[in-house]
Amino acid sequence: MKYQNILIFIPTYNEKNNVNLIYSKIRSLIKDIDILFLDDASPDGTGKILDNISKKDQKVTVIHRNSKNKGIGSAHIEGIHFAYSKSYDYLITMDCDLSHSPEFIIKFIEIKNNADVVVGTRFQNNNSIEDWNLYRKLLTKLGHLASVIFLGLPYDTTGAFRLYNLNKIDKSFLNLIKYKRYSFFFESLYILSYNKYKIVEIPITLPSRVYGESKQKFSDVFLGIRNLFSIFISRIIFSKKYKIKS
Ligand SMILES: Nc1nc2c(ncn2[C@@H]2O[C@H](COP(=O)(O)OP(=O)(O)OP(=O)(O)O)[C@@H](O)[C@H]2O)c(=O)[nH]1
Ligand SMILES: [Mg+2]
Repeated sequence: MKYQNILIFIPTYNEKNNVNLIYSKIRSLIKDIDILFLDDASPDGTGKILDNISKKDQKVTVIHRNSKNKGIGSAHIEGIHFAYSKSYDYLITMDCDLSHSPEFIIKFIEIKNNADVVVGTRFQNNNSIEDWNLYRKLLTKLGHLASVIFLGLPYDTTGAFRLYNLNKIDKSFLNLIKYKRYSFFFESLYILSYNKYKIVEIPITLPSRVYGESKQKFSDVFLGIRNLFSIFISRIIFSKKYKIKS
């Protein structure tokens, strides 16, 4: 199979113990796939490690931004813009903490032409988040329930492990995304679903992170609930606002 038209996007913040690992895992699986890392000035030196990787491997690009304040969602938006601007056909997005096992990349690629968006889901198999502590399990399941109720979506809307079939998706969906932090994940999927893009899920297993710390704060949970509710209200009152105008 040819991989020249596929880009993998990985945002990083303080992932010094994970970047080399994830890079070598991906490379050992697929030797010629392009990878884009976007680092937000990680104080732990992740950016430097990434520069060293990209010096040795021409298929690795690193974007450096100067602060974390822009948000994880804005990192993804920048990654998606990059993929369109370089005319890739497919973009795979994933976390750096190895909770998104690189082995699943192959599965995403296998079904890339059966969907406009492929989403890795934690809610099809019972053992997907077996490793996690009770608090995270509960939070994840409640988040899922809230997104089913408020967005009317059955998918795993808060995960970052996705494949975008870029030729099928109108780039201007990016202009409709308001939330630049964690809410980006459910808002972007809501917009794609609203515009009738075909979303297909594949079950993934998520081990919890081994190295480094979670960047999600408790305030993100509150913001997420508020933003879910805000989309719910918009669905009722101004649902057309999510329509893509090309
Ligand atoms: N560039 C960039 N990357 C970020 C930022 N916040 C988080 N990340 C990265 O986004 C991915 C997901 O972040 P995590 O902290 O793992 O969030 P999570 O998966 O919800 O939480 P845990 O898995 O429990 O740690 C990881 O690769 C992080 O390094 C950010 O502000 N900027
Ligand atoms: Mg994670």
